[in-house]
Amino acid sequence: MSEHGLGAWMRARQNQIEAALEQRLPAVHIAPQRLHEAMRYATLGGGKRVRPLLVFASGEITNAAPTALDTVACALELIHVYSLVHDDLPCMDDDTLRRGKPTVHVEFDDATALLVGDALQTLAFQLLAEAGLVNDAARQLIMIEHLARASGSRGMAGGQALDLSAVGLQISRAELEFMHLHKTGALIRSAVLLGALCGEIDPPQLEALDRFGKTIGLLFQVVDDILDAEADTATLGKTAGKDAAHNKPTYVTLLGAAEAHVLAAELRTQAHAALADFGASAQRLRELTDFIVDRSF
Ligand code: GRG
Repeated sequence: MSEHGLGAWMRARQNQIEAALEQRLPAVHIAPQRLHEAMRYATLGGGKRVRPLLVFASGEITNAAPTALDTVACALELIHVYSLVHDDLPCMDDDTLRRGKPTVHVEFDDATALLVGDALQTLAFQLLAEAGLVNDAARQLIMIEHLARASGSRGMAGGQALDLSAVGLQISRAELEFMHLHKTGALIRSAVLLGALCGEIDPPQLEALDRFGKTIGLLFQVVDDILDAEADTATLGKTAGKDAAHNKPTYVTLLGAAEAHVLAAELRTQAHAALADFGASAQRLRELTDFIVDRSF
C-alpha cells in the first residue's frame, strides 16, 4: 500500500481521533477520578475506529471543516464505546476481553462500567451540542436528533434488545436483517450521514449517502458474523466463537458460511453502486467499504 494509500490514511486518521478523544475526555486528576480513569481506559488506545474513519471519509465529500469532523468523529466513537462497555456486562454478553484487554467491569467493577457507558453517552451529545460546531444551527440540531435516534430504542439499543431476546431462537432472514440494521447498522449509517452534514450537501446526494451507509452498516455485521465464526480470539482481540456458544442467530448460522460470504460480496457491490455519482471525492468511502469486507479483525 503506497504512502498515499488507505493504510497510511487510516493510520493518520486513527492518530487524529486518538488525540481528539484524549483532549475531550475528562483528565484522570479531575474528580471523580476512578470514573474518569475508567472512561479513558475504555476509550483510548484500541479499536479500529471504523465509525470515526467513516466520518472523516464522508466529510471529504462535503469539504467539511476538520475541527467539526474531529468532534463528530469523537461523538460517534463515544457512543460506540459506551455500547461495547454495556454489552460486555454480565447482564448482557458477559465478556472478559475487549480490544485485547480485560473488559471495563473486570478491570474496574460492574457499577463503574455502567456509569462509564452512561457518561460516555452523555459526553457524546455534549460534544455535538457545542456552540458553532457547524455554521448552521438548524443543521446541527438535525445531527443531534439523528444520532439520538440511531442510538436509542429505534436504533442501536433496540437492536441490542432484539439480539438479547433472539438467543436460542430460530428467526427469519428478515428478522435477522432488521436486528442487525439496528444493533450495528444504525450507528455506522449515522457516522456516514453526520460526517457529510459537517459540510453542505444536496438532499439527493444525502439520500445516496444514506443508502450507502445503510448498506455498509449491514455489511459490517455480516462480516462480523463471519469473523466470529472463522477468526481466532487473539486476532479479534475479543472472544471468538461467542455467537455459536451463546446460541445466537447470525448470518452464518442462518445461511451457512459460503452464502454469508456471497451476501457480503453482494452488499459490497451495492455499497459501491450507491457511490457511483460521487466521483473522486468518495474514494476513501469506497476504500473503507473494501476494508470492512477484507478485514481480518
Ligand atoms: C448495550 C445499548 C447497547 C448496545 C450494544 C454494538 C452493540 C450494541 C454491541 C456490541 C456487540 C457486538 C460484538 C456487536 C457486533 C458488531 C460490533 C459493533 C462489533 C464491534 O465493533 P468494532 O469491530 O469494534 O468496530 P472496535 O473495537 O474495532 O471499535
